[in-house]
Amino acid sequence: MISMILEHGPLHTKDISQAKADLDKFGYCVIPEVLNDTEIEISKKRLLEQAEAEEELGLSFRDGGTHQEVKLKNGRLDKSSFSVKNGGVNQRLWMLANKGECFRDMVTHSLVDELVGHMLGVDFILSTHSANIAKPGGVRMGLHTDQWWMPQPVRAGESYIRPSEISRKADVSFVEPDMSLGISPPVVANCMWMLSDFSPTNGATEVVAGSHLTGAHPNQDDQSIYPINQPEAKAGSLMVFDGRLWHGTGANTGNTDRLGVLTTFCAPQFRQQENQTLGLDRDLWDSCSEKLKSRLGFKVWNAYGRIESSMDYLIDIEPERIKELKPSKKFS
Ligand SMILES: O=C(O)CCC(=O)C(=O)O
Repeated sequence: MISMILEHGPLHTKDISQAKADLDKFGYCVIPEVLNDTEIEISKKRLLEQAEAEEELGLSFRDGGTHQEVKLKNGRLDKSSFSVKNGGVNQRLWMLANKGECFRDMVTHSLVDELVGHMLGVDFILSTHSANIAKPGGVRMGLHTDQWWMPQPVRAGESYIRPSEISRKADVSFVEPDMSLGISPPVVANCMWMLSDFSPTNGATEVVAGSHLTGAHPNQDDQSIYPINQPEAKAGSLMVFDGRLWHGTGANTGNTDRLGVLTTFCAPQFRQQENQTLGLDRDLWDSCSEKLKSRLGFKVWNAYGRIESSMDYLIDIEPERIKELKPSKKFS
């Protein structure tokens, strides 16, 4: 398995065919100058305003603190653990489709069509649209994949983990898969939009080149054994990566914020991480293009995601619900 892992990743490229080849070989590609200076400024301003307002209103989610203690309440993660008060550092913002046109434009960007489409096919949907502001003092997130829940290939008739019982513990249980069984394909693809320069000092995303082909999850106990790269790139660059790639936020040992927006897609037969269809701000509906609605999950895929007829192409945000009915003629 380790033989699939490569010491170094790809060079930056603006050549789409090269970017696709990089995705196949390394599991990621980096494209410079995707956003121009105005687009960077607009997106950065929108992100920072939103982040400040969410903090002010007590809505902010913080992780990555050195001494952050994640507590349980009634057996579930306690939301209050993810606060500055509790030692959280990196600020996460979710459901960005609701938080600015600049973020909605990322969902339908032509490079997303090309590169995510290269991995998932034409009909992929938005899983999560979030930002991660990696702040000074934030620690490494730790390597993981974005499709830890994907059932692994099994030998006919042998035992398997029941799909609904796969948990994040899979990260540890699949360290050495049986490669003779083959591996699962990518069903998730991620886009990291860099709104500031990314460097190993400010917490650039850690990646392990070639790890998408190992069929494995990274060992959680000791990750120092892996050749971790942290692709450096200027603000405006886009890193696209395979859902199977081992990756995670780097430690920010510098003194500036690292601003990243993660637009995560999945194949349409899988569940979205954020419930985009229920969560979309209803006031935005009329301004959403058909392409955006489809990406948000309003498009029916092979009869899945429908409300009534499988013949419907797009479901409506306020669909007609056929309730219990009675015929007008009484049954005797
Ligand atoms: O912030 C990053 O660089 C990566 C974040 C990430 O891997 C995640 O949120 O799952």
